[in-house]
Formats: sequence, structure tokens, C-alpha cells
Amino acid sequence: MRAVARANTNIALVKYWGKRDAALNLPAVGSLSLTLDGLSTRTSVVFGKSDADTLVLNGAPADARAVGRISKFLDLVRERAGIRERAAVESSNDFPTAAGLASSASAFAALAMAATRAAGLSLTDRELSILARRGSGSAARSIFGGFVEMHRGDKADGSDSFAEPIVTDWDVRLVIAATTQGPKSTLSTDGMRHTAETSPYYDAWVKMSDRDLVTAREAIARRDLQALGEVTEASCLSMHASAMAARPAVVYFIGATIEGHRTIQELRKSGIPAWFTCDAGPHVKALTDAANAQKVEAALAKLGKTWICKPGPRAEVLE
Ligand code: 2P0
Repeated sequence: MRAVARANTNIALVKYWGKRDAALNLPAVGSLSLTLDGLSTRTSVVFGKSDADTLVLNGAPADARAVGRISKFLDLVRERAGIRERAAVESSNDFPTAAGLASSASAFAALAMAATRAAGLSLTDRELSILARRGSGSAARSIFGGFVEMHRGDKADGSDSFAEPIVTDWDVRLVIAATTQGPKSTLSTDGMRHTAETSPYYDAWVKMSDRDLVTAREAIARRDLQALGEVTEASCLSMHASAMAARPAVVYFIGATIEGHRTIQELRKSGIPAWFTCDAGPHVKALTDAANAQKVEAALAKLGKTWICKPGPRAEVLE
């Protein structure tokens, strides 16, 4: 009853922000992402070794909150497999966790794959995506490689709220600049709940994301980087605008984030294709192409440690 799996993290180009059902973790909007090469989580799960679920994260025992969260997730797997054994989980990231890029997306995608395999279950990709979503909305997307679309779905049971791969052969680049090393100011689950409850711009955000998804999907089908870049930047800024309008405000940007946005605008003025995005934290990410990735990285290096990421592979069982 042991398995090891790996999943890569992903960055949303059309963002997910807000839930239509918190208990089943159903998103209020669809989203569209790029799975990233080189930023992955490797997780091993062994059922039946101990009386309680345990979690070791990057070599150190995890805190009670993290253990509680994976234990709840493992209950879903146990229920489905008809087993009662507790699990020993070990998880590590192949990128510096201190950089604040640690992601629940790669973590819950890897855990979904390893835990179901260790429990003797054989799930389809769609079932895995639905299961990973219960751990974290963005994890549903990390089951797949390349460009991935997450469907909002309409059903109350969440059976139509899953991700699917759309294109795996478009060789774009995502440049990341880590602007700080600390933990994020507001956890995304809390930030989205508060935005949905108090922001006067939340309904407009939800409405707009349907159109942004269509635009992004069409841009990807045409391999049109400019159109995809423009909708990527717009979706990100709309998401943050809705959060900033919450009362009190949810602000993830710091000075370096704004400086990164300006730098990317300047790059575009000089003819370099690059578009800004940013998640529930201060780090700057830029969508660009292979020919310009190093120039974009050089321009963003003043903000902090940088990575150039290629499109990454789907999640897989390793052992
Ligand atoms: C995204 N983010 O689409 C958006 C953009 C952050 C900003 O998905 O509550 O950790 O666990 O479902 O997946 C981060 O939210 O939230 C996220 P939960 P998750 O990538």
C-alpha cells in the first residue's frame, strides 16, 4: 500500500478566484493555466504504517493545520477505497520552498495520484482532477501538462467541475521573479471568500471571466501570443482589482510587484513580447516566448531570484 507520484505546479493565465460551493470546493469561475516544467512536488504515501496520518514536508514534520488538511483529503480516498488505514505522507518540492512559490496545486495533484494508487484505486484522469480539486482548486489543473482548462461546471455534486488538457505543444515561456521570501499575507481560500462576501466588483469579475476564457482559448488555438498575453494580464489585474475592492481590502501586491508590472510594460514598448501576471502573493510572472525569455529574465532580475519555465509535463506515478 505504497506509491510515489510527482506533479508540477501551474500558473493560471485566466485566474480562478471565488467558489460556488466551499464544502465541495467548486469554483465560481472556470480558469486556464500553464503547467510549469522544473517546479514540481514529489509525494510518497504509505497506508497502514501508523495509527495516525503523518506528514513530513521537505524533510521536517508539518504543523497540525497542514496535517489536518491532508487528513481530510485522505478521508476521501479511504472512503472511496473502503479502507481505514492511516497514511504516512512525505512530500518535497524540487524548488526552494523559502522563495514562497510552494504551491498547493502541485502538492494536492501529487497527493491525489499517490494516495489513490497506494489505496489500490484506479481512477481516470477526470476522476483524479475532480479529487485533486477537493484538496485545492488549482490542483485539479496540475494533473495535466501544458495548457489546461478548468471547467466551472454547473452541477451541485461537482461532477462537471474538472480540468482538461487543451494544448501541449506550444513552446511558450513563463518567467518568474520571486520578490520576497516570506509567507503570503492572506491565504487564497480566505482572500477569495472575503472578496466574494464584500467586494462590490466581485460580480463583475465573475461575469468577465467567462469572456476571458473564450478569448484565451481562441488565442491558444491560433498560437497567438499577443492575444493570450493581453487576456492573461487583464484577467490577473481584474482578479486583483476585485480583491482590492473588498472591505477591508485584500492586497497581494508590494512595491516590487508594481515595479515588475512597469518593467514588463517597458519591455513591450521596446518590442519584446511579455505580459504580466501575479497570483495570491507578491511575485511577478511574465508570459513570453522562447526567443525573448532571457531578455525578460534579465529585466526582472532586479526584483529577486528568477526562473525561466517551459511548459511542464502531466502528473505521474513514479513508483
Ligand atoms: C489561480 N489562485 O487560478 C488562482 C489565482 C491564486 C490566484 O488558485 O481555496 O490554493 O485551495 O481552492 O487553488 C490559489 O487558490 O485555492 C489559486 P483553494 P487555491 O491559480
